[in-house]
Amino acid sequence: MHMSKLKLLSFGGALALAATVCAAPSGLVSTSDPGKGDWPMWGGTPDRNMVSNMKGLPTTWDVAKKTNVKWVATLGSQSYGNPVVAGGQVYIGTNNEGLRDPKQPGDRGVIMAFRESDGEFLWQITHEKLAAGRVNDWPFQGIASSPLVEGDRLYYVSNRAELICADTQGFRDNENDGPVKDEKLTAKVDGDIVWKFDMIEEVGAHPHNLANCSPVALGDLIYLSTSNGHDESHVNIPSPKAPSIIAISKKTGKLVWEDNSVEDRILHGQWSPPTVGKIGGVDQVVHAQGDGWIRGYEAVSGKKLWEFDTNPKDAVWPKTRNEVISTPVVYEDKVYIANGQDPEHGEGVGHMYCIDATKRGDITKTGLVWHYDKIRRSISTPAIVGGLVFQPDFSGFLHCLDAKTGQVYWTHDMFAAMWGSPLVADGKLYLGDEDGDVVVMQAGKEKKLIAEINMGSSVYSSPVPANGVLYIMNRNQLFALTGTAAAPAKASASQ
Ligand SMILES: [Ca+2]
Ligand SMILES: [Ca+2]
Repeated sequence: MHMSKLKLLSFGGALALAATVCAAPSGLVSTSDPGKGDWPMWGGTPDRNMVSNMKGLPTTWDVAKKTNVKWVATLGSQSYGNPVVAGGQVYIGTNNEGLRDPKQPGDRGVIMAFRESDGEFLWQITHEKLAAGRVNDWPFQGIASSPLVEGDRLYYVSNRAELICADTQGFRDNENDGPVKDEKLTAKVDGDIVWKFDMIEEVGAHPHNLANCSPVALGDLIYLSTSNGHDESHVNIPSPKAPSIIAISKKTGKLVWEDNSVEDRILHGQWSPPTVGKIGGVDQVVHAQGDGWIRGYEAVSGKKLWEFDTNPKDAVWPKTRNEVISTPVVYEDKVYIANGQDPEHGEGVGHMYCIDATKRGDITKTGLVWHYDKIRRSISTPAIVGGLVFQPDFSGFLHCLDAKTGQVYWTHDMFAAMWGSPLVADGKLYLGDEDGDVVVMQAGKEKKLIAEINMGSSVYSSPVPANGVLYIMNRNQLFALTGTAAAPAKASASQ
């Protein structure tokens, strides 16, 4: 299968993972996810560092023989929204080729909810495609946003560039939550929208190919990339005044702040989702934007604190100058980011940086901790743990670097493009590739391959741990994998 047919869009969501440590005693390990429970957003936690202390995840399974497979859910034909798990349910973005409801036919973006315990399908919300077509809403890409779940609400970005706030119980609670109460479909298998914020109407966004953002929140505010970008000419920017990043109030569903530092310098599109972390004692939102710069904002006020150019000054778009599709990761007052390009652009030179985000202003020089240039273009998000950075690239190499110095400890050739990102859990790294292979590696300074397992079709997503179960998605199926040998597979979700 060729990427040119796919036009990529998986970005933000598709990529991210984390790392772990192994070699270090557990007391020294800095871990984002305590490993005890849910995985309620892209990256697991607002710092987007896909590292977990979860024990007992499987290191071997067989999807054909159903070994260590707890359940399998059937999705659409392409699925770029990574799974999230919260409150006993699993949510995923996909397309409508699975056609669970004949009353909602044709190409649509779809969010599905499944029961965590057995994979039973609970409800879905489908979104018709935008009339503008591929320029704003590429065919058959579905929803590429990973929802953010808090309590009984989930937030995601539809293929129509709307931030949707929905009820986790859908209409199964026999209640239509509002203000949005005009849903046409209100059966138990239908989702219940609470409110929506249309980024095209409200802030003039012109999403290039697909709005894909995976929301992140701090307090009352939800942070979003607008995906504003070029039109089909790849020269013209129809909405140069539209913001790159916006903050929306959960309580009111209204815009609180916005920033458009990029103006008319967008190289292509904007698909990297924002990250939240406390850096130097300040709550920051960090966002990689369409001009190839990454910027930090004071989270509550939206005041811009710093900006950093991820390209050498002599780089030339699109040959050597890159955009940023990966998600930034915040780790110990630093920001880690790799740049790259739309998979449709193929392979090329890449750059990875560690940035001191306690600095202010243009920190391209003053905030540079290290620059690693032995990487190819990447759309994957690093996992950082125990002083090690695990960063895949789109040419198929996984790089293990020293988090403080950028020194390379080892690389591993996956022999296939990587769209997704690594998860590190309990000292082991999980990472999938376009050939559908998932590797399990020791997450340490010494390279050690523990297992390589094929998932039957391309893995564009990132492995997710929740409540002792490992979730891995291929193009059209979600697998819940357990470490308890011989757990009988259930097929309930595939009906
Ligand atoms: Ca409801
Ligand atoms: Ca409603």
